[in-house]
Amino acid sequence: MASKGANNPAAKGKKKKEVKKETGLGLSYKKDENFGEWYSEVVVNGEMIEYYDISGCYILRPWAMSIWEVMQTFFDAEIKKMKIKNCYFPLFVSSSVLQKEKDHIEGFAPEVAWVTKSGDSELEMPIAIRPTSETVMYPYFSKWIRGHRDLPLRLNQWCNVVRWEFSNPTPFIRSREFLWQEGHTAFATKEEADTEVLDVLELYRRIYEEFLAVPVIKGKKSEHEKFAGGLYTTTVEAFVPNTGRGVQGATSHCLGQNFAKMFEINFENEKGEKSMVWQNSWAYTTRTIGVMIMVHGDDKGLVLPPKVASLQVVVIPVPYKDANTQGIFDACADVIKSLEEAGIRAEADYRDNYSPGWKYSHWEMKGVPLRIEIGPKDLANNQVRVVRRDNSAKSDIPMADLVKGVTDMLDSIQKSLFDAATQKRDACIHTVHTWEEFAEALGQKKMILAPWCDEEEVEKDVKTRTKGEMGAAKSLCTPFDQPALPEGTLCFASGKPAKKWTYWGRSY
Ligand code: 87F
Repeated sequence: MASKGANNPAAKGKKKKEVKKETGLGLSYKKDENFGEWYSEVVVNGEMIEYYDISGCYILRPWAMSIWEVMQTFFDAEIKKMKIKNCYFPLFVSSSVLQKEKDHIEGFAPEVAWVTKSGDSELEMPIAIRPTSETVMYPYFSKWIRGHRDLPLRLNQWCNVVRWEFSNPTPFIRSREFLWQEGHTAFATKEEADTEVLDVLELYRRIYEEFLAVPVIKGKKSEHEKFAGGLYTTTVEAFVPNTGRGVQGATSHCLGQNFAKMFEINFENEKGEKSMVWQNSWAYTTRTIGVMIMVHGDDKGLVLPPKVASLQVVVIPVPYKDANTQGIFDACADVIKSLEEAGIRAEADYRDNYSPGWKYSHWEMKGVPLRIEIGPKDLANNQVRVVRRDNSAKSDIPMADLVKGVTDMLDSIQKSLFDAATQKRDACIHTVHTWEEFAEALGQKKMILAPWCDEEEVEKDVKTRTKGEMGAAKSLCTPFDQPALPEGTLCFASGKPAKKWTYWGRSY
């Protein structure tokens, strides 16, 4: 039983500013005034999420799930082109297998959820629920890989994982159960593994930039921030200007031979010698959706990029007392038919128990990229009125140009969203050279590009020196795209010679 507001901060008895219009819709919080409450309200009122009575668990409603499916369709087709195959491994892990790779699991142990009972009886041995599937899958990699002809082995699975997080849960961004794809691959050579790491990272960039219209920075995690079980971690990093926080968007790891050693994943090479495989793992999660909402949403609700919106165009009949209502409804149906035939996802809202004004607010809240209104005047002029969700711009499209006009506008919305988000993100990036500049920029919620000596002790020191209410700053990534680093440039934190430019900031 989900009591409204059980763990929905937006519903707690805090004073709400009444900005509700005559329609009764609208948000109580403004994005720039109270971002946290705004986000909670938007995900619920936009019908993406329903809160659940277990803290950190959320219901993904069809409106959210359809976005996940669009990305899934794209990504699944792309990895199949790369000869990666889908599979499904069990949800449960025995404790002996989970503990097998102690070093890797050690830091994560408190987050592992266990099943200890069935009915009233205690299980003989508790069984863990997968927080990730290295230990589930690699024993079978060891069994299936014998000779060089068994390589590469490239598997992916679409599934849920559970991590019993304790820090403040946020829909999509940090939840105790989430959906993801996890890719796990094994190669004969490091070169092949290295290539795949970057090929997959490029797909993640495309998901963010081409689908979600969210700019990301590709780069490498520091030794301190990388996946401890691996050799190196690459990432696409997004940024949420309102909170001044970086977000790890997705990761692609080269695991090197650490897991191969532990799980004895060996093969006989062409020369008949025993060698160890090189492995990768990579994942993106439903967090992608949260980042998209945080970046594009506004005071009217969600703003969905057309490429991921399950409904790209909503058509609203605007009947008038004495006007030809049937004619208007027929025109709506014709518009839907033409748009659908052109592959545009469109629907009409014919409901007679809501006014057109109510429907406008409703579909704005849900972030539908384009609204078409058809009233008596439009009918008479053989045109439709089109309203963009991203900038509220209104225009008329002659019926004869409908499909071209709508297609161009959807493309333009997709591009505008990306451009606006990029501009806003770039305005938050500050380049600094000294600790004073760094501290000031951090106080202004910036994403900070700084020359760094690349020493782990110095990164730990940055964390210690920035501890506070808002959380410490850490390195986000070392961008692949490195600005010039003139001889003699010093590390912003240690004053030692700098080795690279690295992004820093608070993060999710
Ligand atoms: C929580 C509990 C137990 C993260 C955990 O990034 C284990 C883990 O291994 C854990 N949280 N991780 C790291 C996951 C690494 C890696 N797994 C495959 C990925 C991509 C997909």
